[in-house]
Amino acid sequence: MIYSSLVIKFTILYIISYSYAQQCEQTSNAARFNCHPENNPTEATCETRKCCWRPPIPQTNATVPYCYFPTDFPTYEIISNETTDFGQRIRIQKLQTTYMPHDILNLTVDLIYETQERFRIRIYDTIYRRYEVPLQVPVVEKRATDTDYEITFSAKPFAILVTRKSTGVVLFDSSIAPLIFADQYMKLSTRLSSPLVYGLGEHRQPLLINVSAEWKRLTFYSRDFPPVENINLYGVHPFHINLERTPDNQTHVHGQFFLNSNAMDIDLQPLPAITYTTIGGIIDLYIFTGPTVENVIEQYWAVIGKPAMPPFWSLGFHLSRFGYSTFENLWETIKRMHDAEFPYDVQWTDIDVMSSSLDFTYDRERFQGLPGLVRGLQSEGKHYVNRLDPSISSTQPSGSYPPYDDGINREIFVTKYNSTDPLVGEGWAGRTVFADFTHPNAVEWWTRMATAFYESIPFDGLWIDMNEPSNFVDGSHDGCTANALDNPPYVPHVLGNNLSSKSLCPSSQHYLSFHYNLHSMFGYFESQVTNTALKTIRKKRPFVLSRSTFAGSGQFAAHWTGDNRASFQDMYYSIPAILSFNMFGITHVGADICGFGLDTTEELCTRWMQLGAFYPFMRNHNDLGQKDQDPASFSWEAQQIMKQALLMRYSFIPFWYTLHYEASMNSKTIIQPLFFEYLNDKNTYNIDQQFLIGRALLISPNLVSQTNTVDVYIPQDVWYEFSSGVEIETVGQFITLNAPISKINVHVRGGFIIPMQTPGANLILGRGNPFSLLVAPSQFGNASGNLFWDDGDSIDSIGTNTYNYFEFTLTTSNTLTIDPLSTNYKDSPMRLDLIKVLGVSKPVTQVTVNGKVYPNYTYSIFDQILIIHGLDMNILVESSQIIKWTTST
Ligand code: MIG
Repeated sequence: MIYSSLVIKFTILYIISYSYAQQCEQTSNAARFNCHPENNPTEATCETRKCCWRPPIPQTNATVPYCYFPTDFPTYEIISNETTDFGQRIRIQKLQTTYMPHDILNLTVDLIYETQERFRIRIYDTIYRRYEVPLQVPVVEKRATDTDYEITFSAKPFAILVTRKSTGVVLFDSSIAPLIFADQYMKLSTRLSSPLVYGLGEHRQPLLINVSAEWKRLTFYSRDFPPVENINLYGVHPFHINLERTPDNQTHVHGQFFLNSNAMDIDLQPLPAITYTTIGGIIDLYIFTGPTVENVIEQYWAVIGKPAMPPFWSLGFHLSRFGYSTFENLWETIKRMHDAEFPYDVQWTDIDVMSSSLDFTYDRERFQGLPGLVRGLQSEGKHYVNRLDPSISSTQPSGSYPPYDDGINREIFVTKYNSTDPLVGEGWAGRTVFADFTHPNAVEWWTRMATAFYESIPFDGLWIDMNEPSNFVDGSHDGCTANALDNPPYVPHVLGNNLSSKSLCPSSQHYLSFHYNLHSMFGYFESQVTNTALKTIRKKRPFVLSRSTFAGSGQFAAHWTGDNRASFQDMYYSIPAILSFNMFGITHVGADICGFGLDTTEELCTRWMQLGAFYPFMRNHNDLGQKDQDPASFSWEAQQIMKQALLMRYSFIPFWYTLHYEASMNSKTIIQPLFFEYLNDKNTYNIDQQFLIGRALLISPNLVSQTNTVDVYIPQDVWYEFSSGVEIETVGQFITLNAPISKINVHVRGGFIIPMQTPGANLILGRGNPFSLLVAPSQFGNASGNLFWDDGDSIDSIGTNTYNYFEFTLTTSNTLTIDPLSTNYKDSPMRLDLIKVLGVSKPVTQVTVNGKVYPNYTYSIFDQILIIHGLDMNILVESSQIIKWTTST
């Protein structure tokens, strides 16, 4: 009896270990999918999950998982499949539970053919409704036809395969690892088309994520922490683009957006493959087939929303710091900026100006003169931005602090789990409660509070800080609960290893759902509410700057990259960050120029002011206790260089403003990496120390201390050096350029016409100044450009059709046409004074303007530049105007 059962046991063991071995055979380390992503896996914990445990073969330094899924790990199979109006609805089932609690065995998979280039996969619980991300995404009921993608699936185990019809390239393949769908643990893996990936923010990382040899884990959960590598940061953007090689050696791209707001890890591995591991919501995934980057961005923004058109003044130079400390010090800074004649538009104040760090207050003793100062700045055309915290002091004497009293009455604070009591945490103002911006009463409450403050200080924009949300204690003053929201079975690799680390208890409650689900959208909702409040209060185009962002935040807010430090390394990292945020649809973005933490140096700050002059959002901001770094605080020489950079920025403002119009109307990024425009040129894939403004200006900053040259890549094209106007000879190569401290290298791309304007002391004072055109012909001699112009401040000049829009075209027959396509905004003169044409290789013998001979021009055979000056041409007219030149043959 005993003997025979032992034999049976051994036989069973033998069979199990035999099949175990087979199911654990993997062709390569790269094909292993991590079954134990928690820290410190052991053979024992791995085996309880019925996963395979083996050291990597061959041994490697890469973080190859020891514990990985066997090929027969239990997963779903199809039980029914019906064709619907939107595409297909598939029911899938799993027969046995696996290692995570509350496995959901019956799922529905909707395959939605949304447009010809956009495909959506939704996997959700067939029986119970789960939390879904409260974004207003398009609802598609009718299946698109003639799609660029083709979908097939396997029934057992269930897997989806998406290919690009035109090339056969695989865009999505979920067969590589088991789908897991438990209540607080969902895992989906798919093959990447190549190891070259961009996006996946907010993280401090180079632009290109290359996983051809490396394994990479990125964690998503909004977090207040000075940007460092390999941690979750302020915002959440689970969007990436992936390069593909076509059979005929062209490069295409597609995009993927994982619409999920729960804490998550995204793992990348050299197979190449990507794995989404989230702890809530549903699996909701978009694929955008491009095939160019520009196409993918447009397809993505059609889902999340396009960036807002910013007010014109916000394109100017912003000056800020934490720690002006006294009114006198603030005033002196403004005065020295004024006396040194720096172009500058916006003055900011930080928390030190508030009374006891309370929102909607200012210190009436230390900053008594602030309201007068703000009005004074505004009377000169400048603007003022004020800072807010989302946490509200709960300890002021009852009846003395309306933000709290009124908020309690309206019940707009985040509450504790299963309670109507607000959760109490800690902020700058001491004990605080947290505004719930998902609450329907939040807009009215926030607007009322801001209005009251506006009556004492008429701010022009609002800066919403700390909205990850940041809490000085973990969870709350009373800790968190013992429930599964506060203690999920799997915690993504968030900083602090705990979801309540320096934030709220996940179990706390917002109007829309638990904080567990909405945490990373806190800043999104605050941006939306603040944007609405500003429109009501100022009746003008809003300007909001938000530290925390989520997909779609660009509709409401600008962004800065948070608490960087004064180092050359931080200056470099600002470029990939700003380029990535452009992909994420938050085009009005910048980093704290000269560095927030640490004392800057004159060299660094000079370089950074030059680079920052080409950030979409240009703000110099500094931490408490650091030495002054406003441009006027430096030596005379440094000031001259910074002023040159500012003048260069200000002269390009018509171009910038038109780019914002293109972003908000036509889904174009404002600044972009070289590979967007040179997709077939492999040399561009890893370039993130240079970038393009629009499609036409190439910026190559010097990011290395104590050097006078910079190594750059100049793509195969026609390029003119901006400062000299001269065409450069070496293209399609890496070259070394002179880059002394006085110079930032800027190149103009052939084929483009850039509208410019003579700078004023600030953008409002300069509005009526003369315009000019910089014409850079392509190799064929043609070029084009455009100009959008309006009052710069009305909420919807496009909808109300009160704007001007011009197109400029240079044809190969030396004919430049100015076409006024819309001229409905007439309140500000628009006079074109100068046209500079580069690359004119033959001597100009005659210039005509609208058919009449025009004498005021110069031509330099040496530089090949034609300058037509003194035009004083009114371009606010109904008909086209034509400028022509003839050259000697
Ligand atoms: O706990 O308001 O990122 O820009 O100067 C720091 C003071 C709070 C963080 C912001 C920074 C700002 C600072 N704030």
